[in-house]
Amino acid sequence: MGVITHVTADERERAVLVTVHVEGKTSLEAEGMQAELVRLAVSRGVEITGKVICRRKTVTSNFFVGKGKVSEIADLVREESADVVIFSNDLSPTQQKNLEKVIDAKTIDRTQLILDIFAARASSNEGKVQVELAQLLYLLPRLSGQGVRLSRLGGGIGTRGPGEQKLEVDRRRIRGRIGKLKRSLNDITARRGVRHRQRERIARITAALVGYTNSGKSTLFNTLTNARVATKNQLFSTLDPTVRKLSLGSKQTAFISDTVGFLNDLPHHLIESFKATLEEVVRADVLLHVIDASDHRIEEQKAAVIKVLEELGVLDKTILTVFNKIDKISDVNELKRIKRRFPDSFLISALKGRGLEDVLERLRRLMDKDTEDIELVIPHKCYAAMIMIREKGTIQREVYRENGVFIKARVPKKIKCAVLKTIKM
Ligand SMILES: Nc1nc2c(ncn2[C@@H]2O[C@H](COP(=O)(O)OP(=O)(O)OP(=O)(O)O)[C@@H](O)[C@H]2O)c(=O)[nH]1
Ligand SMILES: [Mg+2]
Repeated sequence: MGVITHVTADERERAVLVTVHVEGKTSLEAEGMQAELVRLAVSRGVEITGKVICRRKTVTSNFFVGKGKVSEIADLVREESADVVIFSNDLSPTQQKNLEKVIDAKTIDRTQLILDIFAARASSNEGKVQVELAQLLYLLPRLSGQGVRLSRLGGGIGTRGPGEQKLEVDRRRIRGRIGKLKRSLNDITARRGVRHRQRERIARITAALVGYTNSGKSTLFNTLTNARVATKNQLFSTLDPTVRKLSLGSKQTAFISDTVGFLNDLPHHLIESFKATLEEVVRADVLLHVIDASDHRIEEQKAAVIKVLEELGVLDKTILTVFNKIDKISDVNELKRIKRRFPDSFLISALKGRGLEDVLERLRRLMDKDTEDIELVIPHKCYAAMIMIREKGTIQREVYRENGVFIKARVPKKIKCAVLKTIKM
């Protein structure tokens, strides 16, 4: 396998972006779709040399768009000496092949662009395995015949294979590889499960940050925990999950995790492949849904995230809605409007550290809601019960007596049950 050459600034690929708005098919309007495609392309580091937008009622099976539009795109590609055409939509393998033939340039779709960004960002073993799986699942139906070498496309966008290598593959090998990747993901999930259970033993509550990509999750994570997760003004900065202790005051331990961000119409098998990373979200007690309040499409952002959360089956959890970047909003009425529209939400600036105390206070209250007071004597031999109370509860009184230790404490309900059981044994 050949190693991909890194693309330097002056050899950036030149791209023509094609946005096709198909009536009733996408959650965004044409301009919104184009803006998002631009951000994705910029995040991937290509140079945008042309933009085409078109609206259609239906798509054509051979080219996705009409013949006239295809020649318009081909002309633009020639004039601009573009290397690649990027569609805002998912193309079928046939449409992609036909377009490439007529346009005479590499043509990729939105999913491939997103996968490419993920491949460029993946650094941990877990991230790489997940990205490779998603790429292979995408590639499999696109292989006609055997022994397809993606390297025919040349270096750069859309050809970046997992682990910095070009993909050079045949179906049988891909299927074998997919099986192997799935097995190693199962191992990763199992290890993550063990770590989570260890944390669960000492934590009263675990929270997970979720939200649209670039909404400021990692910035909030860093501000709350003094961590140093990289934050950047680009899409999908974070791929790997990070978990840290979150201090909520005396003796109360909480954990909080930062993970990959979401996007409108995120490719389904990307979510499937990233289930190991998203385990932290699935296992959390509380979700902090971070929304960029300064974006004029907060409703769409929110809906896109809710859709992914639904797919993960986590909508029944407690979800705190946190509007971030309020320092970028100078119009007070705009903030009032948001608060009126989402009365139960928080308005914060993760960057400036504004409004965070209210969020922490709510987390504290959520922890307390689930607790009960206990007063009992714990026999000396029941050391395990004592440890449980110390780790998970807040002890108010502790008196040593002949028959054991008298304890007055506030503990989570499930700990109370466990303590009583241990004592009776
Ligand atoms: N003005 C302002 N900018 C912010 C705030 N929070 C985050 N940002 C900026 O928004 C950009 C994205 O922030 P991140 O924390 O990387 O966002 P994220 O949600 O983790 O993004 P991904 O990991 O890419 O999904 C960075 O340039 C941050 O500096 C805020 O409260 N105010
Ligand atoms: Mg991040």
